[in-house]
Amino acid sequence: MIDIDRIKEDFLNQKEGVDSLPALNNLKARFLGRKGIITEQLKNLGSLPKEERPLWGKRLNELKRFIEQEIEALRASIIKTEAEEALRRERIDITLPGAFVPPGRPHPVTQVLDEIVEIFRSMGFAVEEGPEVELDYYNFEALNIPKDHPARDMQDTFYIKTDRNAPQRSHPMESDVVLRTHTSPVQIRGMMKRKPPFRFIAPGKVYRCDADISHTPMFHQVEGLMVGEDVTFAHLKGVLEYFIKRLFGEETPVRFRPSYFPFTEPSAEVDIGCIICRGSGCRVCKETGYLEVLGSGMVHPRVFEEVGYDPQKVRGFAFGMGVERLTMLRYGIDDIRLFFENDLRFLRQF
Ligand code: 2NM
Repeated sequence: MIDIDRIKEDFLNQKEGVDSLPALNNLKARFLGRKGIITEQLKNLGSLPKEERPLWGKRLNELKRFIEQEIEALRASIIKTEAEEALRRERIDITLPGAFVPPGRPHPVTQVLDEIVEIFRSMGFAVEEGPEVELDYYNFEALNIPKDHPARDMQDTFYIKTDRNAPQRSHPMESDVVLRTHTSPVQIRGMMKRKPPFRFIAPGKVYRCDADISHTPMFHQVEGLMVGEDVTFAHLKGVLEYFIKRLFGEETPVRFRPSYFPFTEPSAEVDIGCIICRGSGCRVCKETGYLEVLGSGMVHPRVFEEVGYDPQKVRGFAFGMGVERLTMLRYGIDDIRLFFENDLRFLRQF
């Protein structure tokens, strides 16, 4: 004889106080575990007379399934209750003050770049952009930079390996894809899609393969171009002098000094009175009293021919400047690497 009803009643009584998962697991162990009441009774079936075993076996198994169902139902209800309580506890206190998020600001190089762009926009220059991965043709060839020019040396230019270069070309210098070394290719593309008169600037990143502490493999340039039937060197001087005085101050001395570029003739470099020593001579200006800030010149007739203009009919001036260098001069910074370290103690000063 097994008292099925008694076991069931015991179970229902013990179930009453169970309200946590550990207590539930204890209850389960007491009835269904390896030494649990149901398990023991199933083991004892063997000691019953043979003809009674199927009946008691059936009734015991029914009770086992009942207990299993009860326990799993109770488990679901405990889990649900605990989750609801956790949600109640975790309600957000919207009266707490918010966490302080320090405001960011543009990088000093970006700030100066934006200023440069704004000055030229105020003089009617449009802004043009172009690819940083360029064809040798736009970066060098169309600018009248000959094949044996030192600027094309692997020391200075990042040449790109491409699939179409690989089979037939043996030397990387013969690659016809480069990272642009200046933004002049943007000027070439800009001229090819326009008809004079026009004026625009080309700001952006450029890449050079120099390896010393005063050079970085990427830096920023702004180049500009103004083309028309009657554009003269006087326009070049007027525009660039106005630009310098807006960027460095009305009182800044400006000097134009003859120079050479393959893509301009004549060419001039523009100097400003040394910001550090105010012209009396120091280490920064190498005792000259002046600092070079940009290159410029009248666009070479061969460049005009290359973009399909008649050099007898149009002329123009062009110029180029390095934004990191101008930012260093503006703020008296003596190491270009500071711009690329992202040290907030440095950046927060701008
Ligand atoms: C410079 C200096 C002088 C220049 C020339 C051209 C173009 F495409 F019109 F020929 N773009 N930029 C130029 C001229 C750039 O940078 C120091």
